[in-house]
Amino acid sequence: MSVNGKRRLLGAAVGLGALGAGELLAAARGGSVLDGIGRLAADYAPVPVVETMVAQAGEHDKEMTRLGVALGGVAAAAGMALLPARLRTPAAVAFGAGTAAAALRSANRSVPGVAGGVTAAALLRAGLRRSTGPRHALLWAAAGTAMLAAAEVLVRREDQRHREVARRSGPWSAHAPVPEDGLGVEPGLSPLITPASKFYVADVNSRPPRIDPAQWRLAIGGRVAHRLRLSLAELAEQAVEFDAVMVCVHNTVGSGRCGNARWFGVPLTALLDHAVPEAGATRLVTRAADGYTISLPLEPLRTGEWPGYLVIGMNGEPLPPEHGFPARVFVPGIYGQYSGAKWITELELADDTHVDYWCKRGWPVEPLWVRPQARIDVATCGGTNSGKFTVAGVAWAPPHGVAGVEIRIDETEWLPVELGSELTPAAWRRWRTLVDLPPGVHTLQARVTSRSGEVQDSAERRPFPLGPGGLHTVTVTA
Ligand SMILES: Nc1nc2c(c(=O)[nH]1)N[C@H]1C(S)=C(S)[C@@H](COP(=O)(O)O)O[C@H]1N2
Ligand SMILES: [Mo]
Repeated sequence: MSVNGKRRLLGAAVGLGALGAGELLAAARGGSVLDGIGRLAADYAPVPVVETMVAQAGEHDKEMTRLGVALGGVAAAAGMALLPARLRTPAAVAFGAGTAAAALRSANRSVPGVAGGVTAAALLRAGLRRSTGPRHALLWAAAGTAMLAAAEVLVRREDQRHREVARRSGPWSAHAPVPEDGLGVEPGLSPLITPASKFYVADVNSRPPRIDPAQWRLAIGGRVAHRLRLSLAELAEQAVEFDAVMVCVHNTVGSGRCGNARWFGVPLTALLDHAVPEAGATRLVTRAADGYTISLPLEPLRTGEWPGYLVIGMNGEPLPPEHGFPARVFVPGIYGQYSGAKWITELELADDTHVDYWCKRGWPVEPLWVRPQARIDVATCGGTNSGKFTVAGVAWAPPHGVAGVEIRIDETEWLPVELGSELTPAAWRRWRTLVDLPPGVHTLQARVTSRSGEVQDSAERRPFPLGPGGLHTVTVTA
């Protein structure tokens, strides 16, 4: 290996060690260096990068981000090892300053991250100066790997502890019976209500912020006559249960960035009535513990034309941390990115000057409504030597509701299918049918029509900037 190659390898090993030490130190205090840098990347990544990441990483975006950050740190250290000695200190200082600044972005636990970042930078500088040869490299790399693993264990333990705190803060539910739609259990078909543990998770953080329910209060402020501070228990007294599908604007046809839950929340109309908006208040800005903000037009929320909720429960339990514990806002029918801010700290009534998190990156200012979509969950053959297939799935068209679902075989005519009974127009609806297919390869497609008469758009479209379009298509062999 060339001299530079060896130096680079040593640098990478020192980088791994330094990163491991910084991460372990941060983790011992409940923070993370990697998560802070990951968040910085999410905050500044250009739209095409975000879109590619969402499309490629799918449900593993958080792990991919963490891995990418670790590899990036190691690569940076490898590069630093090639710098002339006099430039290494400034480079290490820049590295420390960068990670510390990044840590400030990790939702509500930045101090440990800053400490970890500074530690990593100091070790990096010392390591690059003093270490020589493969033996040192091996030691740094081994220690770094072990410390990263230990940090991961600590963080998971802390997350688990917080999950328990969250779970025990309830139960927040009106104890309604478990709903049924008459379709029973069909292997492979999504349940009518998505369990929280199977519900998709989408946000800009590597890990959910941990919020102490005893300290937490929902603040309602800005242009209001009465500022309010409400505890979880006070909110629970006014909460009601409602069923609704939540859909990510990145939910391309057939994918799983959507789920149907039985939510427990306080109607925003009630909260706004208590607070009494002042003249000049035109937007409801929802502020979250992770710095994420969403703003919605006030008028339709105040009148109830758009039925919004401050949600504190999901499927009979408090919200799990990854779904926004202790509280989130949700307006059924509006994509999650526009209506579902998790880890809410404040509802601020404001004028039109506020700019939301995603709007800074080119997403439209006004909320996007969920477009009707049908998904095929099941296309299974009834038995050998049979062309009979059960085809089943879910469809949604909030807020109006699903009027009908149709499937078509090999792009021929559309055939109506059996619908499960409707929970409520804002929820998803399950469907099922039996088809007889001649031998060969066939395509199956599904589409939904909403009760407002809107037929699912068959033109394929990428999520950015108006939401996805197209028909879910699956191929089967009879
Ligand atoms: N505070 C906060 N809220 C957020 C987000 C976020 O990044 N931060 N992401 C939004 C997006 S894009 C979606 S699709 C929904 C997803 O909610 P879920 O993770 O509970 O499914 O949360 C929304 N609320
Ligand atoms: Mo989303």
